[in-house]
Amino acid sequence: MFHSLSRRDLLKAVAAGALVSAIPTAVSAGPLRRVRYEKEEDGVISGHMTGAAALVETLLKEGVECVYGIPGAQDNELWDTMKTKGLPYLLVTHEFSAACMADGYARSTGKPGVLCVVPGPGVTNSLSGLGEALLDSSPVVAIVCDVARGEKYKPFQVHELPQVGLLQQVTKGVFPVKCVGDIPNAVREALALAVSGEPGPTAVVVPYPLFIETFKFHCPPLALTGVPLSEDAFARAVDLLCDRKRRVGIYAGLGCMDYSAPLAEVAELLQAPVATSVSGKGSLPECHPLSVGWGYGPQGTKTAEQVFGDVDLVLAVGVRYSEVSTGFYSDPQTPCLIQVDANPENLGKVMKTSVCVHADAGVFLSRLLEQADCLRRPKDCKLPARIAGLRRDEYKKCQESYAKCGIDPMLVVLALRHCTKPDALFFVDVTLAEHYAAEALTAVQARTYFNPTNNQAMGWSIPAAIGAQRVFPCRQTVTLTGDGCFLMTAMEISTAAREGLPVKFFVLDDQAYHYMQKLQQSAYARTTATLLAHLDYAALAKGFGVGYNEITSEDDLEAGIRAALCQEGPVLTRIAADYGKRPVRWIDAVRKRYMRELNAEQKARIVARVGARSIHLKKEND
Ligand SMILES: Cc1ncc(C[n+]2csc(CCOP(=O)(O)OP(=O)(O)O)c2C)c(N)n1
Ligand SMILES: [Mg+2]
Repeated sequence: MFHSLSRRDLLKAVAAGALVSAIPTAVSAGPLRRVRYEKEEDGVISGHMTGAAALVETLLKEGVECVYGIPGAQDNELWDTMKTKGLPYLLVTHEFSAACMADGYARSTGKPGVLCVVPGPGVTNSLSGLGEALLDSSPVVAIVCDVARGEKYKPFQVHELPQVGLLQQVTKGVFPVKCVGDIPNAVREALALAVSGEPGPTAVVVPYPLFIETFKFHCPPLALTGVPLSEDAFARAVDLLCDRKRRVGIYAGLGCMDYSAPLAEVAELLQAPVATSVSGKGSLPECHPLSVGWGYGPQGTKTAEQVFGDVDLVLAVGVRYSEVSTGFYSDPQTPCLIQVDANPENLGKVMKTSVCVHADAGVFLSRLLEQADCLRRPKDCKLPARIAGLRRDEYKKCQESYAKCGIDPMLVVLALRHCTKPDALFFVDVTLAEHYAAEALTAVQARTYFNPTNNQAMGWSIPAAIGAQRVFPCRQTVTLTGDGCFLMTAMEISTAAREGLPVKFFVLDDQAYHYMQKLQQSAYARTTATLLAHLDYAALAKGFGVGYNEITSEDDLEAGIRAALCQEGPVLTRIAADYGKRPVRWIDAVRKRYMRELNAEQKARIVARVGARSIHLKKEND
């Protein structure tokens, strides 16, 4: 079941078959979010120009709306050309942020996000953000300037790191450019690969002397192919789904994000409850009567766990069963599982699967709808009522406060939802509260809930939110971060201030890595390296030039949030957080599953250690 191929290998294997071809194939299907030109010649890069000009023209013709990054000596030519040609850009404070911003743009729009960085530190700084995009299947394209190579190579150049080799580790594919004439196609292939099949990051690496070389270009747009649907497997899936003796549950992932309507129709036809992965939250609006929220094991919502207890066939669409979403692989194995994914390398990797269908989620769902007569089941009036009842009970439990001095982060999650518009964009960071948010922050619209799920790169939410706000200036955009995450990327708030991007930054201030404390306490009966500095957030906000707001009591929570949301421009809000002793379903599920995998000796060691330490009178925390 578990295989040792790296994620990059998996994505690369698929990319080889599913990408760019000169001739469009009739059987191909699936979304190709490429710019549609009215006339084919509108997409041609044509004329005598520099490499920098050709690169910028290509980005413009491919519909790129913003380039995030920092210029350097090697690519000033490129930045100057962006300005001349009117390609919007956003200067950031750190290349990790540039990658996260491109990712935030990509997740909120569904289109590839673009960053531009210098070689050496620009590349290495961007790696964590690209890694997040790789593990979270987000289409990001890095335009990377390289030192001089080939004939122009000189020894001991500044920033002379192996850019291509570094980028290969965290992308689906790297396109190194050797001649100036190849620039447009390299950029187009990188953009196409980023969105083809299972999306992911790519990079184009251009040695800087090529930016000032001139060439007579004539480069038409690439023809793209989609993901083919495996007909045999589809027919077997339909057979299983038509069998009314099996009660179906749908597990929807990120692959369904642009198919809310067909997903809802299929669920209604099958009278099936719908659970999602963390990244799939909102693919079926969580206010839909058949939505049971996140997960369907002990880690996710209680509603999903209970309702899926009665399911004997799971239809998993555009989802991988990754570690975080499943709470360390805690989703129960159902007797029958159909898994559908655009990446065949994802199929049957974690769960025992009855039928694996290699297909784009949207194509699969619309093909299912063609079989409506056979799939349609009698209306089950009890199911929506049962879901509604369970969700109500769960909501009530979430409303109870566990805080002793300060605010329970679960209440923050509920209040944020309550005070924001349905299309508000939420960027939730790697705080323990991310598990509360996955459970209780209902995503009522697709592409509104974002979390760095599988690389868990702390600090991601602040730049990712700024990246999205740049292209959605009028939508409420909110971050929920812990104070530890805040410390990693807070400097980027200066970018929001400089550009007047009105992101509302909410920080859960508990002066600790509470997430680590929660994990450490049960296994070690003490905490180590988890206490953070006491910060003067008001002074920080003043320094950044953004609004400031502080919420210290649960009674003031909603009023405080509304006050921040009403204020124009970016606002930093400190929330005095106290997690108290609220159980975290995700943590409990992971712990239980993890313990099950330990041998007797390993278990005994933990028990003995915790036992011995708990009788110490002196606490040895941090
Ligand atoms: C870059 C990075 N470093 C370390 C970790 C491990 N880690 C995960 S959560 C966490 C603490 C988060 O603390 P904070 O932001 O204060 O959130 P809290 O749980 O206290 O709400 C750490 C250190 C990580 N995921 N990413
Ligand atoms: Mg904290």
